Amino acid sequence: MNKIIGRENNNLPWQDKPEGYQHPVWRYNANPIIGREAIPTSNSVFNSAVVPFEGGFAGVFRCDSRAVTMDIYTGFSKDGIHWDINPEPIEFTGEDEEITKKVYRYDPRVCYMEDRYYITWCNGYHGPTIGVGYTFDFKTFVQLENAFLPFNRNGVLFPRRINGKYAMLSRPSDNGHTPFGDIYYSQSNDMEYWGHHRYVMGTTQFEASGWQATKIGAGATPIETEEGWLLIYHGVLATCNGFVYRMGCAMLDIDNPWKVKKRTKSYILAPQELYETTGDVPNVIFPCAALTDEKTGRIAIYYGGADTVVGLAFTTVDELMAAMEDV
Ligand code: BMA
Repeated sequence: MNKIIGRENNNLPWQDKPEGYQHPVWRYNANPIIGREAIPTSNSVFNSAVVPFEGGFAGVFRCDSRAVTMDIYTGFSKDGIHWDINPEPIEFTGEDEEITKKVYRYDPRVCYMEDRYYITWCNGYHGPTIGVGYTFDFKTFVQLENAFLPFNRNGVLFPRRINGKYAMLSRPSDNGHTPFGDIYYSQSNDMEYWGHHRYVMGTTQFEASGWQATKIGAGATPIETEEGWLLIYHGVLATCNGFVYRMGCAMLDIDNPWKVKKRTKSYILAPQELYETTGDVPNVIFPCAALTDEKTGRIAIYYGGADTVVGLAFTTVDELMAAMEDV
């Protein structure tokens, strides 16, 4: 077995791969796990992130309101499947009102590191950029400086320092429905000043791997394995009916994560079920989190379906290793 390096997680949500199923990632059979009206004010709940917390799970959820405004909310669960989402959005305290002033917040990621849970999200500040905050208890939240200048999306922290520095993946973008986008790596001594930017990986040639030919973006917090950092990401193809978002994965070098060792040519999950192909934005699978169990190599992936609901899917580190090709 290819080994995950991390915590054991005995109560990871899990279902075995259905008999006869041919592909590396399979869906929870009662998806979606969170519906669009999970809180009284929500139009949709999707692109959300979860972590183990106090014997159960906590998460940060993207809930768009019925006014179609975007904000992030906490939620708690005993089993990782049934969630109670707090109907009030997260309130951050911070040193500078210029930064904590809310414009919009969406697509959160959560990353436990050292002693706290860091949250990164797409933060409105004269356009989208990467907001950064932390909490110890999912009750009070501190917001730090935005990591980058606008425009940027899909800021995903690594779960430990690399070569002594904090490390983050991000995807420089534009102010709209960005028709391009590659993944970059940046590092920081203090979670405020980010530099040492490195190109990690970009779109593919349409002829070789069409589903990731328009743009890509990091999804879940990278998973540390004996082979390197396992990154679950999304890839996008612009079609005559708009963008289609699918899921893939890559293996990044453990000490130099901007070096890609392996990557999927075929997607690992694509919109096929009704809650993925139909919704506010059809044909979107958007992974934002993965729970792992070191002992069994199991991985539970949380993803947004059609910008409307939250879905859960399962795989193992061995399944994903077998799905990737050397780069
Ligand atoms: C991206 C982001 C995501 C969304 C996706 C598909 O640009 O806005 O939140 O899931 O588009 O609409």
